[in-house]
Amino acid sequence: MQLTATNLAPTMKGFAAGITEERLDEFRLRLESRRTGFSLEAPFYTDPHLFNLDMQAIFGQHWVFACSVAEIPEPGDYVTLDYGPYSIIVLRTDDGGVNIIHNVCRHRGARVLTELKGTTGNLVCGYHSWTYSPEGELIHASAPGEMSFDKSCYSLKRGHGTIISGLVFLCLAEEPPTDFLETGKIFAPYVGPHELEKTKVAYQQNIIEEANWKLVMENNRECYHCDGHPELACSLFPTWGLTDETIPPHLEDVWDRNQQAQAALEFRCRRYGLPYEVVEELDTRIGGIRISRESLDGQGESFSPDGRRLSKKLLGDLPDFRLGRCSMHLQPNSWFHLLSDHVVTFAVFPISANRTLVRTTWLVADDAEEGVDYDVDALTHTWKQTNLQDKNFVELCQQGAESPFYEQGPYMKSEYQVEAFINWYVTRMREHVG
Ligand code: 3BY
Ligand code: FES
Repeated sequence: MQLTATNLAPTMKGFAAGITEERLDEFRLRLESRRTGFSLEAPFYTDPHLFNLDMQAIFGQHWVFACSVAEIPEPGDYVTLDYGPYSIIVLRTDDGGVNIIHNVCRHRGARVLTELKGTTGNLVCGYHSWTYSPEGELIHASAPGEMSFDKSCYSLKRGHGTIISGLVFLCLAEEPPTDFLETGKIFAPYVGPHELEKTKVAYQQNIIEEANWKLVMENNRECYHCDGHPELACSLFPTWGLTDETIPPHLEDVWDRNQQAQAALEFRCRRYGLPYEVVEELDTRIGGIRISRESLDGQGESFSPDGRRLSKKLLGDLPDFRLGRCSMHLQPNSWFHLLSDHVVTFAVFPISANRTLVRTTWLVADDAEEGVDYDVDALTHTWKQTNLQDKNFVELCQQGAESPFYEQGPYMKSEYQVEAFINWYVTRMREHVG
């Protein structure tokens, strides 16, 4: 199918208008001739038109991680998310569900809600006070001497939302892909026991990385660079991504220690009835997901220098602090670390071809008391440092991609998840442009 302004959904027309047929043909060719096992060609990281296409094909069509219920615990609580050309209200409803509403007033298009988060009853546009229900229906639009008009034609536009095990996802497509439900069934048994409904936000960090969103995701999908994360290396065994076959001689001792800790973790999980198997469906039809349980070094409890717990309260009904980390990766924009004492969620929101917001949120048990049960600085130290180091890495890559001397480079074996992420992306982009 030709992607033109006339056959795109009405909401997409203006947005697509910047991409000429010639450019689309060029993108089609680049996608068709993508060199397997290599990084993408530079325009995928630098070109504003390709960024627009990413926003249509990926962020406009697929399920995207929005936030956790801890960020919107009560009816009327909301967060606003701005990414690419979109502005979205994620609003908790009275029945515990979530409404996904385009934050674009039906009068003259102003942003309706302007705060990053808050609590609201009706949604009132600040410009001329058009007032919408939490479902987005226009309920009030009066002006002196104005004729009445059919308000039902001017509801705020809606997207789709779902909450799975306390994680909120949204989809802006008219017909959302149903395979995500399968993905949800896969991760629910892993996430469920942490009972995110009974957590609270201990801290949230928003950082802008001067890099394309795919470089941010690629960086997360490998630990080949993890020597660059000294704080994280205290808790992760420095054997991440290696196997019996690939372990170098100088790491054999650590490998043995790691194997023992991993066997003990498996034993504990099986005893407590927690799912243990690695899930790896990285670029198949069902969503793109990876889950693994990994033992942590030292005390094996948390992301602290000695592996000890960072919050004294266990999450949910978890029976033991020594549960290592359950690490979950979802395409296209999220990853999670689920521990016995806290959870860290990461959401990636593209801003432009070379700017990306990375939102990291630390959740602890809702009855954990700051200063008594946990210390925010200690809780957040490892991932704050790691995020800054990652920001630096991806920004260096972005700078490289902008050089005329950039050439696609080969992914190593330990970077197979990067290749899988790129395959997932390329497959969906090809489907979109036909
Ligand atoms: O998320 C992780 O587990 C690690 C940290 C840095 C890259 N990534 C695979
Ligand atoms: Fe929202 Fe006028 S633009 S009320």
